[in-house]
This record gives sequence, C-alpha cells and structure tokens, in this order.
Amino acid sequence: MPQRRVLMAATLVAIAAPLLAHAQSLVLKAADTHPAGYPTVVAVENMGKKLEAATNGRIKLQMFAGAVLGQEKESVEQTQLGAIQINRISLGVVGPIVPDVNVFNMPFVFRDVAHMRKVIDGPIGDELLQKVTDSPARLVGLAWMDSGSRSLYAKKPVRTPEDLKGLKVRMMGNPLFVDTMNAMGGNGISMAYGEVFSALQTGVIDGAENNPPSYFTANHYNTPAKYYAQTHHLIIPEILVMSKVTWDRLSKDDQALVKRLAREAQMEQRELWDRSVADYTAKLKAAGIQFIDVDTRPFYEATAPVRAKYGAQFTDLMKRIADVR
Ligand code: GTR
Repeated sequence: MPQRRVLMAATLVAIAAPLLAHAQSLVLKAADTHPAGYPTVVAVENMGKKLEAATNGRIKLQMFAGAVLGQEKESVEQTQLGAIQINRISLGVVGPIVPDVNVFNMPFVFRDVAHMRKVIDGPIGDELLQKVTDSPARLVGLAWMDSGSRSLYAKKPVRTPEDLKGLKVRMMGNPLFVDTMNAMGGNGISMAYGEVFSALQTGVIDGAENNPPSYFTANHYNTPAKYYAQTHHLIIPEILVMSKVTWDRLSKDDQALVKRLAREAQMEQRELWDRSVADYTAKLKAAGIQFIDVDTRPFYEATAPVRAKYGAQFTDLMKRIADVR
C-alpha cells in the first residue's frame, strides 16, 4: 500500500476516534461494490435497521453501495485501518491477506452451491471466520453470504478448455485465480471489478467470469462478451467483515448482538440471492445472452494442478469439506 495512503487513512482514524468516543451514536460506515438493491446490499442494510432498533439508535449503519468507497482491494485496506467499519467483499480478495481462506477459493472445491452452503453454515464456516479474526489482518469475520457459482462469459462460445485458448479473461486479484484460468486453458488477467466493463468493450480482455447477477448489474453483458459458458469453476462465498479497530471499541454485549444479526443477514441474503439469480438469468436471456451448457469434467481435471499447488497445506480440511454431505 502506498505510504501516503497509509498516512492519510491513519490520520482519518486518529480524527475519527475521539469523535466516536464522545458521539451519542456510533455510525458504522458499510461498503459494498454492488449497487443499491443487490442482495448483499439489502441484507446488510436490513442488518443495520435491526442494529439501530435493538440499541435504540445508539448504533447505526450507513450503507455506501456501488463501490463509492473504492474498489474491493482498497476498501479492504480502509477496513483494516478502521476508516470503513463494515465491508461485504468476496472472499477472493481476502486470500492474499489471510492465506488460510484460500481453501474456499480453489476451483471446484465445492461440489455445488448447496454443498458450499452446508459448509459455510456449519463448523468449518465458523472456523474460517475465526481464522480471519485471529489473523494479523485486523478484520473480524462476522458472517458469510452467497455468491452462487462463477461461470465464464466471453466474446465466443466456450465448451472445452481448447476453446479458451488465446482468450484473455479477467480474474479477481488473487494469483490463485490467474493460475486457475491459465489451467482452464485461457490467459488469466487480474483486474479490479470496476475496470472490467471498459476492458471488455475496448477488447483489452475477451471475457471475464462471474455469477449472473454480477454479469448483469455490472453491465458486462452489454459488451462483446455475450456467451455465458456454464463452467461453474469457482464457488466463492462472500464474507462480511468488521474492522478490528471498531470491534475492539464495542462492548461484549454489542459484539454478540452484531454477530447474531450478521448471522441473520447471512440467512436473509440467501433468499434474496436465489431470487436474484432467477431474475437476472431471465433478464440476460431476454437480452439475447446465450447460456451454454458445458461438460465441467475437463475443466475440473485441467485445474487439478491448481488444487494440488494451493491445497497442499489444506489436505485435512479439504477432506472434511468433501465429507460434508
Ligand atoms: C462478485 C462479488 C464481488 C466482486 C466481483 C468481482 O461476484 O460479489 O464482491 O468480488 O464478483 O469479480 O470482482
């Protein structure tokens, strides 16, 4: 992180701290890269309403949707420093700062979305949240959210790893994902979410990968990338985190309340998510996007070296994940 930004953010924290201590109410600034109305945004806003009601207005939440507080990587840095108090991000961008979570970021580590949900709802999910909290990252893992599965969209139909040859495909900023795309047959390029639309339009990249709600709401379908090949290669949960700086200022009771409401948000978001996948899939089809059924087996096999490379340190955990039925 550039020195100047660290200083700036540190100054902000220093200014904000006494204000918070004396203020009547604590206002939690919440960030999300997605626009208003997106399932994660709505679930966190509702969590904020409950928090406000339960504390008689002592703790409030203010949502900053649509990446107005920065792209995910930057917003995570701000959260680590305490300038953002709550953040809903993809676990993908947490991998480089808390390597333990990369077990969930590996290609085809979950059989399907239902499997992922069982894992995040159970003891393994709790353990991973705790690993984030216990890491030196200064983030507290509050809850999980759903992001369905990620599939490839490109300017031409893709059915096999051979079809991906020569295609430049945007991946999230985590070397694991670039390796994944390279193993799948394409050329992985890491890029911030906010840059993908114009990169697709100008031909800097030939495709990207995401779930249908993101593909639609980020307008990526309004580019030459009109073929949605259902590879389902990544099933990455979202994570809701709080800045450790803020967490440490809360009383034990408030911490427990935040945690409980975050878990409720996890469950609420899931229902919103299922509806939004159906909705946006229909909208994409109506807009002329071609959904391609893909035999995922060759992609699963092609990515075995990625699971071997990144999964070597998680062998026991991967076995426990696979055993969740
Ligand atoms: C979305 C996810 C975002 C962001 C985005 C991306 O599915 O919800 O948090 O990570 O993908 O591709 O950058």
